[in-house]
Amino acid sequence: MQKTVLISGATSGIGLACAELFAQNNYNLILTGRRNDRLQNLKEKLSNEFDIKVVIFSFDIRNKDSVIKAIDEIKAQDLKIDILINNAGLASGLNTVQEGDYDDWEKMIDTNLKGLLYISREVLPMMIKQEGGHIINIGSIAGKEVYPNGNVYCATKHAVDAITKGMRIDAVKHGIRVSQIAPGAVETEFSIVRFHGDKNKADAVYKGFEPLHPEDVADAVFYVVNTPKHVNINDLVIMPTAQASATIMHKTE
Ligand code: NDP
Ligand code: 8X3
Repeated sequence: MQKTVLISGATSGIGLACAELFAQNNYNLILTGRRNDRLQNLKEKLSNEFDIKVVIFSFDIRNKDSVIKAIDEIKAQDLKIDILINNAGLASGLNTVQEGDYDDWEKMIDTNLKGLLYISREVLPMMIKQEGGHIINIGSIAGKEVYPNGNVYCATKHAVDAITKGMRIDAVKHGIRVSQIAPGAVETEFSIVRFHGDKNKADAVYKGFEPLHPEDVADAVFYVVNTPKHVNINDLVIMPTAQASATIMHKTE
């Protein structure tokens, strides 16, 4: 039977690459993000190209009521969620704590941590009712290590690491698989967002080495989802070959 995957943050980067890969493999899609124009275009493109159903919901994942409303709508439409990819997230700013910006902190904590929790809180009961499912949390190397000026972003991704472990404990008796994928540097809109739209600063991050491409992470997600049902990949760290740790890159220029 055709499976359905809900991807948060499908308007760009890793989420978009996941949407494309799962569409190519005949999964129905539920796609979310704030930029409705992008969601509309993606829905049109993927549902024309593939024999799949694509449903979109445009909302800010930081808003608990909007998350609940979207999931209620999914239930009202009798849609089943087999796989949830908790991908929506961001870094905002790169500063010491003493120079930190409160708005940046709130954006990161509310999106990466609370947003992920809201959507999981709403989807898990559906999975429990259907006696199975798979949640993939997109963590980061920043959830394994802390790097200079990364403080709050690293804290949110360490929290994703912990929540993934906690969720797995809570879900195990329901036959629900819970996995984390923790990438190193992936060239997406991530750094443009981190540097508040400064494209030159963002481009410099990926200069002199080959970063991961969003499709590389989508491949890893697809692999994790498609292991046999009795197998769970708890945690998968995926790095560019030229990146040995959060801070050690082999750059040629
Ligand atoms: P992008 O900026 O390209 O994509 C981020 C996605 O998250 C967008 O679709 C965006 O949609 C969505 N999003 C952000 N904030 C919100 C919000 N408040 N409500 C709803 N959706 C939101 O970055 P990436 O693809 O790189 O990031 C995806 C995930 O991967 C993040 O969790 C990030 O932390 C993680 N990650 C990224 C790495 C990297 O180097 N790029 C490495 C390790 C992890 P919209 O703006 O339309 O709302
Ligand atoms: C994104 C990768 O190393 O900038 O999570 O934190 S990093």
